Amino acid sequence: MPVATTNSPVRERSHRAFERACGLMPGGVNSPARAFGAVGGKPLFMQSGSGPYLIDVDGNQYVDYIGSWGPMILGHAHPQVVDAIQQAVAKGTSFGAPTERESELAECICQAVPSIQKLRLVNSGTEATMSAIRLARGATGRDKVIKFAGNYHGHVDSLLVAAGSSAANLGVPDSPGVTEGTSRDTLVLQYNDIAGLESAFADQGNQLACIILEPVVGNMGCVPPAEGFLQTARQLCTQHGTVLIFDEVMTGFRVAYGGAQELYGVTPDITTLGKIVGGGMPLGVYGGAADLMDQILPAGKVFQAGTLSGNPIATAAGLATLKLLRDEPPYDYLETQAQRLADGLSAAAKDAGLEHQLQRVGSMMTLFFNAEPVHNWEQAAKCDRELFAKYFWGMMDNNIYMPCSQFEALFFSATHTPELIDRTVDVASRVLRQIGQS
Ligand code: HOZ
Repeated sequence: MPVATTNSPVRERSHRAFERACGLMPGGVNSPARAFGAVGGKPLFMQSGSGPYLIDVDGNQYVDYIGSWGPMILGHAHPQVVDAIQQAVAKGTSFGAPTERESELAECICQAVPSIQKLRLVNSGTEATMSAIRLARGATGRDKVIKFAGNYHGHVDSLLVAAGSSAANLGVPDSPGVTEGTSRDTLVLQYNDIAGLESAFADQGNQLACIILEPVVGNMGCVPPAEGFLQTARQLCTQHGTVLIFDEVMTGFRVAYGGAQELYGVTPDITTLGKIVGGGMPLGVYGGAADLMDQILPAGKVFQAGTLSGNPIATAAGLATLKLLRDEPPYDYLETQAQRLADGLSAAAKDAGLEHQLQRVGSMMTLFFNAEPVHNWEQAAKCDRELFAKYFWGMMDNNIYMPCSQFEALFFSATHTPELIDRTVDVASRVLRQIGQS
């Protein structure tokens, strides 16, 4: 695996911090995607973020294209979000009792995503998808779940089968500790395979509790839905009494204010949200039609609970973020800059003579080092990961912080100026040309 070149920024303090962390946390990190396992080398330790920048503990400034893996659509430390958090924190950090702000945030979410009439606030995307699956099973009285290879829905046991994101990178699509029993009821299909989906329903339609999918996949790199794929899923679910779950943890408030369901005009039964909805604080959501959600305890019988659910600091950050996105929508700006970045990266890879695909939906995108377009996991798995690792470290050595895996989408924020985008493209052109010549 390539490592930093002699021109690279000094990373001594990060390296020491990593050594220390390795003695204290598995792999030195609290979430595997951060460990740089897919690109080799050691992760950077961060001390602060501001707008489009991250500053590491050695004082190096990076243009950030991870955005905390999606949440930071307004950039780091947005003054209004910081202010909302500061005001909330001064009044207490957790009550374990209802607050009015929870309803304010819930109203804001329901207005943005009309398929959500009622919702539950939880603490992470994983909790949201786990609870959504339980609700679907409870409501239908059925066990089986369809998921798609390369889609990642957090570390939920029954969904940790052929998963994307770091589960794909580390070569552990089926984690030890996930029992056969837990995953027995999970059917894994190829993403965008309409015929495969129809055939699964023809065989087992009356046993299927739900389909869960990323309406735009971010966790095998950015893979948009094929024409008719989401519509077919919707139609089959309606026909067979199966619950359709859109995991919009990445796409919610990202590809449009109303998420991918607004963009593609397909309405799920349950939506899961995370990342942006918490404004950078731990917050997840699952929600849908009122009668379905009313099956959750104490209105109904399906159990789900949490001491920190609806936490006052997280709801303050989320609410401030959603209000800014609603009142001053950045989506046109993001689209223009995303096109600029995508065109630039694509041209840079072409000029360097490298086989590639640039796939994008709004401000999430991936430069795949692959000869063919990537519609599913089988095709994603053919990407040249060594080439990706060289590209990643080339960018890092020039202070551009890209996702550390071929199987993660790049995100940027409303604070990334056209000049920064152009600088990124210039760096990519140099780095890719050098790779092409080597
Ligand atoms: N689930 C995130 C990537 N798809 C990674 C989270 C993290 O490592 O911070």
